[in-house]
This record gives sequence, structure tokens and C-alpha cells, in this order.
Amino acid sequence: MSNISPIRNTDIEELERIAKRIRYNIVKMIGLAKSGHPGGSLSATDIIVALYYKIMNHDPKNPNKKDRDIFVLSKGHACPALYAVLAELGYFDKEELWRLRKVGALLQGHPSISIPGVEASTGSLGQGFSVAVGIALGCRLDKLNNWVYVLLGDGECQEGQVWEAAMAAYHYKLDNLIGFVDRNRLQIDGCTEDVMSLGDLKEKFRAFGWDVFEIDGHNFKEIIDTVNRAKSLKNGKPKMIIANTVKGKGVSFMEGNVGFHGKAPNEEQLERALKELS
Ligand SMILES: Cc1ncc(C[n+]2csc(CCOP(=O)(O)OP(=O)(O)O)c2C)c(N)n1
Repeated sequence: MSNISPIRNTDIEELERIAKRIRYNIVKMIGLAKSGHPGGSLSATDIIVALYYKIMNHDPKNPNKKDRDIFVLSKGHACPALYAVLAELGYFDKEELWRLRKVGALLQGHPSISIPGVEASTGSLGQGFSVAVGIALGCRLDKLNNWVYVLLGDGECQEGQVWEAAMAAYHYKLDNLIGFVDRNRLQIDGCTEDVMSLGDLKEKFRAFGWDVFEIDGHNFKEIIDTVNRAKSLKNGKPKMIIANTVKGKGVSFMEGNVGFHGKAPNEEQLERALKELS
């Protein structure tokens, strides 16, 4: 099991530099593809960067090593963030990013296990969470000493399957499972609270038997400290971290703009966005 060393300021600055580069690559790849989901990729970036650069025990040179920690991107449409991180870490050639969504290319619009480093094929909202619960149960049965992480969207939490999975994780006492909800408060067509109100997500997960934390999902120290706290609670309960985020984070005209849920920037917007992220 990986132990996280105490965070120093330099580490945070380095993570912020990496996240900016990842955001640049997200916007560039979606701009070149002329399709994709920038909003939810940019809101999830810091969580995914913290996991892969600071928290998880994994090895790009040996992606299948048995004791690795496992990450499942349940909100699969945010895969540009995962692809950019996996490419940067060397799971596959970075040039693949610029062929996103092209016919026959490695990187398609939703994650597939045919891609090195991707642990679950996801995209149908709700299913990835169930897969992560199954993986965590499997790891437990195999007596592995690892952690399973899963990232959900808040709109995704409107899926009934999410709550079946939450119930199962509690039932099987999966304290090796740590989830994040990317609480950006927007979904495909508006505010989550207008479309189908989620109410108090913390209390909902708590009522399902989970240990629950709430953080700023763009604050690396909070992300890392909270995962440390979650890991220290070996009490048979799965853990959920509600991460308050901003959809489109990092690009001024995409922030809080539901129009960029699933729309690529045009050429002029791409240029502006890349300038902001340089
Ligand atoms: C089962 C299912 N229904 C509908 C969709 C289409 N869809 C893709 S993303 C999305 C909105 C998801 O909102 P949220 O989980 O909040 O994602 P985020 O805002 O973080 O991008 C929808 C409805 C889907 N992928 N799967």
C-alpha cells in the first residue's frame, strides 16, 4: 500500500504546474477533435492529477502489477483529463492525444480497457461506480493490500445504479474504496438542482453507511490530506469525498458555462483558451 508523505509547498506548486499543462492538453485535444467534453474534464483535472502524481501506487512501465491502486473514471465522458494524465506519465505515446476521436485511433470519446492504463470501460453513467465496487470486492477477496478510487459526476448521482452500488459497497464493508463526487453543480443541460435536485449529497451517502468528507476539489492540499484521513479509517466503511469544483475550471469563458459541457471550442476560442493556459 502506498504511503503518502507529508505535503510540502513545493509539491503543491509542482502539482499546480502539472495540472495547468494537463488542462492545456485537454483543451487542445478536444479543439483538434472538434468534439468532446471540456467542462467536466477541466473540473475533474486536479483530482485526477493528485491521484496519479501523488496518491496512487502505480507504475506506467508495469501497468498490470498486481498490487497497484486502481482508478475508475465513472464519469467516462471526462476521459480527456485521464488521457492527458496517462500520456504525460508514459502509459502511451503523447501524440495519440492529437488523434482523439478519430476513426481507428487509440483514444475514443469514452475510456476503454484497450487503452494502456485504463482500468474500466465507462461512459454509461452509473456503471463505472458499480464496476469499481466489484473491483474493490475482488481485491478484498484476493487479499490485496491496495486502494480502489472512483470518480463520479454529480449529475451521474441521479442514476439509480449509483445508489445500488453505494448500498453494495457498505454491505461488503469495502473500506478499500474511496470515491469522489465532482460536485460542479452542472450537468448536460443545466444546474443539477434544477434538473433533478441532489439535495445534501453528504447526508445521502452517510445514510447509505459511507464515511463522507467535503473538500474544495481544486485545492491539492485538501485533496491529499482528505485521502490520507480516509485511508486511516479502517472501520469497514467505504469513503466518499464530495469535491466542490467549477465546471470548465481554468478557462475563463468555460467556467460555470453549461454550454461547454459537451462542445468543443471553435478556432478562435481554442486560441484564447490555450493562451490562458500557457
Ligand atoms: C446512462 C447515461 N445517460 C446519459 C448519458 C449522457 N450524458 C453524458 S454526460 C451527461 C451529464 C453528466 O453530468 P455530470 O455527471 O454532472 O457530469 P459533469 O458535469 O461532471 O461533466 C449525460 C446526461 C450517459 N453518458 N449515460
